[in-house]
Amino acid sequence: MNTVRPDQDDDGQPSRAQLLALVQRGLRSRPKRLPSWLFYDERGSRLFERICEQPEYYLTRCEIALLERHAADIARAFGPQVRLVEYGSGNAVKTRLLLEQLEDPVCYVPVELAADALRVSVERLGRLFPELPLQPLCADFTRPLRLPVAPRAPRRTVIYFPGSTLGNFESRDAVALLRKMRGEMGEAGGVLVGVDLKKDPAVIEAAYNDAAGVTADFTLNLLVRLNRELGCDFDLDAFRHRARYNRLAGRVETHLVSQRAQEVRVGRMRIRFAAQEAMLVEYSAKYAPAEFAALANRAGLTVRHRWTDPDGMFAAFCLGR
Ligand code: AVJ
Repeated sequence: MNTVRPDQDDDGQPSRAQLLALVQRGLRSRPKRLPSWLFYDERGSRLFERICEQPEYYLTRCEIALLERHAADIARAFGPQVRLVEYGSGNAVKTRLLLEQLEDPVCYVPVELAADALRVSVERLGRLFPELPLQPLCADFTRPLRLPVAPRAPRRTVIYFPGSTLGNFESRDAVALLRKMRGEMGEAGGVLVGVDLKKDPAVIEAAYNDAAGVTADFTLNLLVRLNRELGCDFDLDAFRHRARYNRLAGRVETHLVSQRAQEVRVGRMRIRFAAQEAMLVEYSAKYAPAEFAALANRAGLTVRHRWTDPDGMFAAFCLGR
C-alpha cells in the first residue's frame, strides 16, 4: 500500500493537487487501494479515540495495562537521561506512564503532522511534567527527521512508536521505517515499539468490527473526507466497511465494498466500481514474537527486551543495534 506520504506544504498537510493525484492513482490501480493515513482528519481522529473505548477494541487497553505493569522495567532498560522521541501525537496516558518512570529525562519530542493534535498533546504533557523540556516537531514521521538540538546531552535517544501503528505498514515499508529509526536514534539509541500479537482470529476480527459500528464510521469517513476535500461524489450508503483477518498474511485487511455497480467522480476522472468490488484501505498486521524479531533484524535491529500485558495480547519490544 502507499504508506509513504507525499511532500507537504508548509502547514504539513498535502496540497489538494497532491491529494487528488494520489487518490486518482490509488483508484486506477487494481485492486483499488487508498492509504490508511487518509483516515486521520479531524473527525477521523475523534472516531479513532472512540474506537479505543469500544469493548471489542482491546489494543489500547492492553497496551496501557502493559505500561502500568512494566513501565518501571522499561525505563530501567533505557537508563537515565533519555531523549524520548515519539512518532505520532502522544496519547497522554501512555506517554505519561512512560515519562513518569524515566530517570532524569532530557526532553520529550513528539512528532506529529496534524498541528492541532500536536498542540493538544504538548499542552497535556506540559501540565503533567512542568519541568520537562518539550520539543514538538510538526513533521511526517515516515520522512527523514531533523531532530531539534537537545537542551543538554542525552545518554540515549529512544524512539517510541506505540499503538501497533507499525502494523499499518506493509512489511517492506515497516522495515524501511525501522531502519530510519535506527539512523535517528544513533549508536547508543533504542526503539520502543508497541505491537499487537497473533491470537484467536475471532478476537482480532471483533476488534475491527465493533457492535456499535464506530469502526465502520471511521472507515467510511475516508469517503466523507474525499467528498469534502476533493469534491468527489461517493454515495456513503453505497459502500460498506469490511474487516477480515487474513490468517495466511497475519493481518486484518479492511476494505470498502461497493454495494452496486456505480461511477464516482474524482477530479476530472470518473471511476467505475463493480458490484461487490472491494477497495483496500488498511492493513493491521499481527505478529508472533519471533516474526517481529525477524522483521527488526531485517532493519539492522535486535530485540533486547520484550514485555506483554497480563493477558498476553499486546507486546512492547525494546530494540537496539
Ligand atoms: C491506530 C493504526 C493502530 O490498526 O488497529 C483501528 C487503527 N483501524 N481500527 C489499528 C484502526 C481500525 C489502528 N492503529
